Amino acid sequence: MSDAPVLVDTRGAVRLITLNRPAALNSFTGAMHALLMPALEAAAADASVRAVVITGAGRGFCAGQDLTDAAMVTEGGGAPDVGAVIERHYRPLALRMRSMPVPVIAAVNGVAAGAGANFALLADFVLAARSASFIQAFSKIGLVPDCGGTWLLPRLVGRARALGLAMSGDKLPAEEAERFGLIWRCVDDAALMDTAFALAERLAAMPAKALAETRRALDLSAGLPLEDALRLEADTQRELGRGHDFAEGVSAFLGKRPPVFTDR
Ligand code: T3D
Repeated sequence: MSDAPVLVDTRGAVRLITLNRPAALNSFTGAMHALLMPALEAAAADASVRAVVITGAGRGFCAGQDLTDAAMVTEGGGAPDVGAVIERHYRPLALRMRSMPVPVIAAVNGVAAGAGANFALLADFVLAARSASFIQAFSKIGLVPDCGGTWLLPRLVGRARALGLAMSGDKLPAEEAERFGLIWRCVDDAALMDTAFALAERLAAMPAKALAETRRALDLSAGLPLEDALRLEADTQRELGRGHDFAEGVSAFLGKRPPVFTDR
């Protein structure tokens, strides 16, 4: 196996991206970011890719920012510009994850901490192994949740639980994360990747453009009054209604045959 910090594999219509620094629990370095964004961009640009699965090598999913990475160490030993690291890496990463033209599944195989937890939570589906856990580790090092954490957490679990998780920095086991509604599903460790691929293949056969527009509408709706959300629904349906996939979906239904969706 390659020792590149990000591995990319293609299985039919599913693109598999593996964070690959297992000795440091796949924590993010500049070198890893330099491969991760292009891997997501390439999946987004490739029309043959209809779903993405992201996982981690070894016993962890991702422990967030590598706290020993060069970006965190200044030459004179002064304070690093943490904001610059966020602007350079985590903001574009979060926006990319949330605007992928195909569904993204995080297969969380072990601990997901700090930006690693929120990177996973940006996915459309978060499947976690029963032994996995989620830690908003930021408060323990004097930071606030980043990589979209302040936006995601209250939307996913409500203010009380969001604040509790973010302020305490406590480890949330996968089963509890499922009960909280933080993630889609917790599965037995041995079943994680098969479950992720089965879901990815199912999603790959669905209308990708409608799925991406569903994500966009839900994300936007949180900040909209009902009237504007209804307008957004109408505008989105108008556009989708002109597309191939809508015609194909209706025709396949009426013809009692499986649809073949192609819009992206
Ligand atoms: O620039 C910026 O900082 C802005 C961006 C911030 C985004 C962030 O993500 S801030 C949050 C950063 N992450 C953390 O604070 C988490 C730190 N890690 C931990 O708290 C623990 O490692 C875990 C709870 C995640 C797992 O604990 P455990 O006991 O299962 O494993 P471990 O022994 O702590 O870690 C295993 C190895 O991975 C260990 O290395 P060693 O001793 O075997 O050589 C450990 O140092 C390394 N490792 C784990 N997390 C990080 C890391 N190395 C560098 N950076 C890490 N974040």
